[in-house]
Amino acid sequence: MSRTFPLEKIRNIGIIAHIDAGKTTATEMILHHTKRTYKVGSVDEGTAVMDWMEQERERGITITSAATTCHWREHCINIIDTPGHVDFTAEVERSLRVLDGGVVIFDGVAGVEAQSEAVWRQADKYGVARICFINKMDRIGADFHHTVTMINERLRIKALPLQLPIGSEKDFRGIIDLVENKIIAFPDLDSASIEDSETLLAKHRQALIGNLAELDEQIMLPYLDGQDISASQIKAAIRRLTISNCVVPVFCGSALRDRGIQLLLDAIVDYLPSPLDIPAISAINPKSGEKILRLASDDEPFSALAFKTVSDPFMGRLVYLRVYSGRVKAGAQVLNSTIDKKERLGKLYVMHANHREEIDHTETGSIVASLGLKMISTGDTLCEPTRPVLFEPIRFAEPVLSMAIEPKTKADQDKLDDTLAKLAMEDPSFKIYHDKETGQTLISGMGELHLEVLMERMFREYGMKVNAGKPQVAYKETITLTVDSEGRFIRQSGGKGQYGHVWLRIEPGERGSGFEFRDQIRSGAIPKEFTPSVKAGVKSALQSGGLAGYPVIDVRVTLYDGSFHEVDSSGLAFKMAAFMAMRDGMDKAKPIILEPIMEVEITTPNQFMGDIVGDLSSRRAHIEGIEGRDDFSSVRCLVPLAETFGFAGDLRSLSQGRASHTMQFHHYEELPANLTEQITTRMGRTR
Ligand SMILES: Nc1nc2c(ncn2[C@@H]2O[C@H](COP(=O)(O)OP(=O)(O)OP(=O)(O)O)[C@@H](O)[C@H]2O)c(=O)[nH]1
Ligand SMILES: [Mg+2]
Repeated sequence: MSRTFPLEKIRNIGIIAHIDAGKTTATEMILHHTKRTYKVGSVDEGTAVMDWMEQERERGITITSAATTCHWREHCINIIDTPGHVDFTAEVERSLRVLDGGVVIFDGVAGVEAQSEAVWRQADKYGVARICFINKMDRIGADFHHTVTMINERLRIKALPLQLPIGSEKDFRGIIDLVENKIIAFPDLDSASIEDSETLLAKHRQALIGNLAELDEQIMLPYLDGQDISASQIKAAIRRLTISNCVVPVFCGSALRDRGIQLLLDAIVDYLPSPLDIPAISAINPKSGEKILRLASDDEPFSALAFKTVSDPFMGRLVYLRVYSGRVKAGAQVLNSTIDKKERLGKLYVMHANHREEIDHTETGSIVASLGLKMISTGDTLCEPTRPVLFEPIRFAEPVLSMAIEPKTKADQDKLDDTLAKLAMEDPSFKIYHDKETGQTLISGMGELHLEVLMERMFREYGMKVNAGKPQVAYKETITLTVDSEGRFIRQSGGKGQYGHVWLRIEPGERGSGFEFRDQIRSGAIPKEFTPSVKAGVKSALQSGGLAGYPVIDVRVTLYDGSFHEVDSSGLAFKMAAFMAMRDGMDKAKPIILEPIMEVEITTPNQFMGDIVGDLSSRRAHIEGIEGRDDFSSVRCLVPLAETFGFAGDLRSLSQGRASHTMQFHHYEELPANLTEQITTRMGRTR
């Protein structure tokens, strides 16, 4: 079967940036130029196609990542428009995990903002190649060169401007294209400016070629020979350097005013990788643990990663897949190798935000959605049942903020549990805990907006009204020592007995590693069929730590010994034994409480800086750096989340409302001893 688009003509890209940089506006303009939409959708009027959710249109922000597909210069571009608000970072994480390239958008006035840096680091983690688009060149204060400097300094990458703006703000009247060696004039560009631009073009093009000659051998030789270097040679060199993450090409324009978007589409095709340009994806054989590579080819066995699931109260679950190798038909039987269960792929669709276009099969390199898979969760691998592979799961940040909720009417408790379970299935950064002592339901997420949006969804989509308490810090517990711990659950007096016996090694994991479980039973001390029960017992013990009942994270547990009884052993007995071994072991492993530390960036007119820094020091803040620019300065610091409540209001009054700030989760850190004591006294041993 021949492909609709050869693999080298596919681009899987994400649009990533700080909130409000113009990602959705740029995507809407792309959809317009690729004739996917007839009328340009607008974020400001609540008509953006990509921001389809009711709450996105009302709030004017993107909440959930939306996928679409469009065509440009005979290429097929799959685009995911991601949210910029820090509370929805899981949406960026899952998108970057499956994408090959990224378009990073900057507000030309604000330059590189905090969340742009955060998404940049996320893209670094997955090695995603990027191009930059400096947007909003029409806004007052837009400064192309300053933003380029910030890209170099803050993102620590060699920024390669391939365009220069002609004028800025209301005089933004054209673009100098250094590669194609031409000037793109918007209406009103006068002849004097054209002449000046030509001089600039000649100078900067020469500098660009000189720059490339230093970085790329295929340019260096002809350059040293004094030969002319063609636009296609330049493009090929930039493509190589971009894909290997040595440089990042920089473009400019204004998405709102439709300036520079077609050139951006050209750049996506010219410089971002196709699935053939990225390294073969590595996996393991789930049975033997041996490493396997899956090449991007239709001739390889089918493999795909589920990166997003969406529950619809009427339709069921829609699962988004990135196909890494092979091809598959709708309705085919596939293996979910993460849970070792076979399932049928239901219908297959190409997605356009919330609209679906049914297809009968899908092939390597595609991003598609499937309806009908029931057991799958985000991060699971699907593959050809006879050729199993397992991909690395997607790791998501732990939620930092908690809130107690209860249904408005007591009779609705079951419905609440059901609704929460559905929402948590979709959103890996949303967790639910039931406090057995108080009978309370606690929800936790990445921030106040995240929880607010979810509560609104409970009401709008599932008709569920809830009362909510005040947001609180979601503390975590972890251990600091390695211990070996024995758990025995043995009842053998009369009737059918119970026999579960395990030895577990419990070790502190790296910060951010979550929970890792290893089975190292070699000699058949415990039959393999009981391993999942042991793991379930371990997980259940991790739900509440011994110090103050908070969830336990960053722990590695190895099952290495134990014993069983031919008749009396059962899954339940092993689950209990593991649970007991964990409880006991964690108490001995010197547990500590961890608190979320936020990275806060404040921009303020210089005269308020002293007072703001004073306020920060009363909040246990650690100042990382202060940068000045004309009348404004910005401070970057790390502040415990517990100390940030009320900060927005204080900042307003300290700066007469003129300072602004952004805040995002940075890491978990041990809570100081005096505060740990306060919490453990208050909470007691709640478990
Ligand atoms: N002046 C100007 N405004 C723009 C431009 N592009 C976008 N905007 C405006 O900036 C605001 C934010 O635009 P969005 O496209 O929603 O930004 P976003 O990056 O998708 O934001 P999130 O998805 O919430 O992170 C809207 O009011 C847009 O109209 C531009 O080129 N110039
Ligand atoms: Mg958006």
